[in-house]
Amino acid sequence: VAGAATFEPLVDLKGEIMNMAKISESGKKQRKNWSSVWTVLTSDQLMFYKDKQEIGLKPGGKADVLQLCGAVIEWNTEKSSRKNVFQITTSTGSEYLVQTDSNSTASKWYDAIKKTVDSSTKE
Ligand code: I3P
Repeated sequence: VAGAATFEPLVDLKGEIMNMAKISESGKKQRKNWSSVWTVLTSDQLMFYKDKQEIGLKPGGKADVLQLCGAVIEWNTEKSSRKNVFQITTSTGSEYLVQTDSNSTASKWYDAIKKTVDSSTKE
């Protein structure tokens, strides 16, 4: 139906541990500092939680929340010596490296985030 307001989330991944390093904030380079984070994907956001207990709590906590509308996600082999690294660049110019040693976990998240970027960007 034209103009229908329904939106089926394509993906909704919850609560897996990955390594994350924010390397740039609003276009300003930051010192790379990897940390272990619980990662949650919704229909238009990616959240990194330091503490599993905070998952599902209202925003305003310590989670990093990335708006995926207008973001770019790419595999990256240059900015880290680690394997399975992908970079997410948000529309506001913040850059995040995400990594896990498991190839299949990294691919699963990469694919899901890419789908979410594509679907939330064409809205
Ligand atoms: C960094 C730390 C990072 C490493 C980075 C080092 O040292 O070892 O883990 O990135 O490499 O500079 P420090 O803790 O002293 O800041 P990778 O693990 O991603 O390789 P880099 O300088 O090549 O970015």
